[in-house]
Amino acid sequence: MAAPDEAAVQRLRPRLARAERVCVLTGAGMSAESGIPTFRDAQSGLWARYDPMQLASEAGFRADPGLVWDWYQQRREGVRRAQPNAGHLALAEFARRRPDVLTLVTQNVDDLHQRAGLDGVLRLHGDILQDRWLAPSRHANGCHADPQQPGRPPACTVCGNLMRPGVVWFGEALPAEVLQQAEAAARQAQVMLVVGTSGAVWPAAGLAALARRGGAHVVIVNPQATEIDGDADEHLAGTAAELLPRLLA
Ligand code: BV8
Repeated sequence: MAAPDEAAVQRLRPRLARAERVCVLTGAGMSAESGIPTFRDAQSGLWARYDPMQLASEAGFRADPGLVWDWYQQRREGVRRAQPNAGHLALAEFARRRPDVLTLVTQNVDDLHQRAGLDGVLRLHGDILQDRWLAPSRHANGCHADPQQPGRPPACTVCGNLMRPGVVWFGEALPAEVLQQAEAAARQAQVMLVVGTSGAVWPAAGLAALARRGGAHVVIVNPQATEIDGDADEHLAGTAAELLPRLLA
């Protein structure tokens, strides 16, 4: 007998093929097969070694700018070394074949969906490869960074303002326009795939329930149980790189 997932895959394929509006929410598990550690994977997860609230928050950054800056520098190097995996490529190919059907919403701060060729990605938590000033610049011609020094973020030579990663930290609001677009896509979806997320971080985790209430068929793609399994119609126990090519081909 085909593996339970194979039967589910065969049942889902026609539903995806005839859907006019598909919303996909991705999390760190989407990039795991590209070699980027997930946040909550006990063995290799980044949080296993650090206190997330200490590092991915403004208070944590102000308390120890060097530690947080180095953590992001280390992660950026990992992102630059990583390549999109078969799951990223399957999503991009699906969007190429069926323009205007897919809305891709990601919690990830890497650029692998974009490097796989997907445009219009809704990035709920920002971009780890971008920087911005911690505080608004207070002098006329803007802040100017001093030359990069290891172990500390660039600082403005005039006012001491610090450079920070262009991501959304815990306790910070998500970009309102992006979140509204993501919520609208979830509400209007006929099928929603929730790929590689533990469903632990809000408000992103609420998108699955929003889609379900809007009438979408919600499918979780994840080798493990998640905190939002109760918001889904079914759970395919498998990884992004193995299941997405089979679901979307
Ligand atoms: C906010 C950027 C308010 C930084 C990140 C209710 C409503 C609103 C807020 C809250 C709420 N309850 C609690 C909150 C506060 C908080 C929150 O959610 N806390 C949690 C911890 C309880 N939320 C916030 O603070 C948000 N802000 O709401 O602000 C506000 C409003 C107005 C004005 C001011 C303030 C901001 C949250 C954003 C935080 N930033 N990232 C950085 O990256 O450094 S979150 C971070 O976690 C990443 O973005 C990551 O993507 C995200 C979620 O984790 P996952 O993606 O799910 O990753 P995880 O490791 O957990 O799971 C991986 C999964 O993959 C696992 O299930 C695993 O089984 C699976 N997997 C592994 N391998 C594979 C796989 N799946 C498929 N294939 C594989 N190969």
